[in-house]
Amino acid sequence: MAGVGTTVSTQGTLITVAPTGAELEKDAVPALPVTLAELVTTAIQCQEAGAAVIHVHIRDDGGKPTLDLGRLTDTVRALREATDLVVQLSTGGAVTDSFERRLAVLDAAPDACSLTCGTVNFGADVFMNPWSFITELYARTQKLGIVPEFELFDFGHIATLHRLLAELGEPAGGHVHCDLVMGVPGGMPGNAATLVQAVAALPPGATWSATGIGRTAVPVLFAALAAGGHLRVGMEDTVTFARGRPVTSNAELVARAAAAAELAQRQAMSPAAGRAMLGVPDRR
Ligand code: KMH
Ligand code: ZN
Repeated sequence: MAGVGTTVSTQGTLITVAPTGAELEKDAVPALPVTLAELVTTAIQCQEAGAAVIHVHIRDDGGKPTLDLGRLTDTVRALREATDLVVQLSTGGAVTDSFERRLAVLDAAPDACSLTCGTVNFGADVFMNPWSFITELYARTQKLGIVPEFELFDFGHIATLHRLLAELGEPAGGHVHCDLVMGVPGGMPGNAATLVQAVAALPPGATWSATGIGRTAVPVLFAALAAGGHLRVGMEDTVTFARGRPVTSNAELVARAAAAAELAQRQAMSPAAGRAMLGVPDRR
């Protein structure tokens, strides 16, 4: 791995779309993709708009978040058939999901998975990620060859990432890619000054994306591009496109990110380029 300077991307911009999440209800946000058909349609549109990675949470027939293994497996297969996107399953799930079920997500054999590097207050809830769970999940990703994306909600999570790499070694794929999740009530704030500090603390050679929750989405997007990072966008993170104007589709968030990346002279990366950067093997 090269030095800290390489955290500034000189290539294109990797755009990850997080279309659904586990928190919002379809009744409150009708544009939210919750069925498999809606998710696949969304994925196709987002790939066309410039996404290379999809961060996936799924829902049951009642629209509630689920980690049902059969559904996850079907989802991975359907997304692979319909798109070239890197399929990254969430191992965060919902705050109510057990560690056991979150570990079992890997049995659906995705290309990649999220791996949150610490516990964080999450609005009125607590998103639990103790060290014992982090290490067990990480060791399973290494064994199964599933590429983790390190989700960092706060500075302590960055310290834990350093400890994880020092004690358990490099991830599947051999490359460290992080996602700064900013603006969660309870995590680090979503602003440029915090982003610059967080990026400086990342492991040497790591690449990174950033996402801002809610109204921090736009400032974090521009700060990430200015600092040479990659982008995550999607309705998991924000459902307001502009003041008083709800998001109508995930694809419009991806299109806005791709347009901003183009202005920054770092065009949206293709899924193939994303795979190469992340160390995700081509399983198609
Ligand atoms: N739904 C949050 C509790 C992840 O996907 O890995 C956790 C989350 C992080 O969304
Ligand atoms: Zn998520």
